[in-house]
Amino acid sequence: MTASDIAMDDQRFMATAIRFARRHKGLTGTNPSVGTILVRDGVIIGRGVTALGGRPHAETQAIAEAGEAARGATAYVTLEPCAHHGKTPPCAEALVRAGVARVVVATTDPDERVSGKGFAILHAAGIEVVTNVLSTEAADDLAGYLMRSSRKRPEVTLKLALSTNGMIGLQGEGQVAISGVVSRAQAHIMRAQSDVILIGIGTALADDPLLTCRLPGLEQRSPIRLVLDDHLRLPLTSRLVRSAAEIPVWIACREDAPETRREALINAGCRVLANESFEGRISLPELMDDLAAQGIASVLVEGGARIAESFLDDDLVDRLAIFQSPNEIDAARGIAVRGLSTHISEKYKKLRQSHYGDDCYIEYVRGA
Ligand code: AOF
Ligand code: ZN
Repeated sequence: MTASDIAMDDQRFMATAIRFARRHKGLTGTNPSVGTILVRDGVIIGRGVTALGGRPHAETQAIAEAGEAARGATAYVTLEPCAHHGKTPPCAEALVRAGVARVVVATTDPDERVSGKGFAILHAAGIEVVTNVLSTEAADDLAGYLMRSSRKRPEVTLKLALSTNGMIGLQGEGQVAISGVVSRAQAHIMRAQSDVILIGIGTALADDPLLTCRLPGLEQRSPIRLVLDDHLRLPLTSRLVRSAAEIPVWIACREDAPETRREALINAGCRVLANESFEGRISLPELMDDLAAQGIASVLVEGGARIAESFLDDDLVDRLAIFQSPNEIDAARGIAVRGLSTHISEKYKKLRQSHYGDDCYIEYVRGA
């Protein structure tokens, strides 16, 4: 095989490992969902993805599946194999013991227990190590984990359903269906892959939403539901509070929110996060730091317009997921996100574009 054939194979198998890792995205707790593929003579002999909840790690599973055949094989791993003795022994050592000849890795691990040390173990054992294969693609899926580990902040995705003329709703109408049924299914998948889904109290009062993932088979994958509620106005009778025993509800409020409300919501099973207010409202940067410190790597911001504006103005949006419907909303009564197109053109670049039913889906990431 020529060097370019090997490079092409490396990319192809790494793409498979990345796809495999997506199976448990959002379902591995504070651990990232990593994918591992073991290949010998061009044939996949073992596959692994970080287990639900985070352990065992991906490599262990792939090695177990391959058995003796792992000897002399190439391992494709989306994140640098770990080097630390945690609840499981180091994956780098497991790869050495399994006798793999080559390890191809997409991204390095910023976790200080691992960073560089995983590679060192492999090198010391005489294993050929290739790094940075499809690193951008792998880092896109690992963005929440990488952001939390290196910047101590969760990755924030702002999801918006826009009418063709850029409106997100109608004044005084509560919930209006803007995007179609296929987009809504996709939005539920996004919920399933997020650690936290966040809305403002305005949306909570107007829509009384449940904010769960309601796709058949994915009902158990609902994230923590977080309401920004300065003065703790969320009613005990709301669908959110009534379901707090089954699926966590967290409420962020100002430090001076009424104590009686705080007690009532805690007694109803909610978790209350008090926050030093900034100019009379919850400080979002502080809240994001707080969430990262509690292991939250990804936040999906779902509504409404004021919340979206605050996150954009505070420069906290890492990813914009826009479902654009062909339907028009009366602009005189419509609700728009102020400054959205300016923010997009100044700070974001288009990462992907596709269609869900009749809607157009556009995803932007930082970095115009
Ligand atoms: C891997 N393979 O599949 C994953 C890794 O708490 P522990 O002991 O499970 O370790 C968590 C750390 O392990 C996490 O911060 C990250 O550095 C790494 N995750 N490593 O070799 C995997 N999920
Ligand atoms: Zn590991």
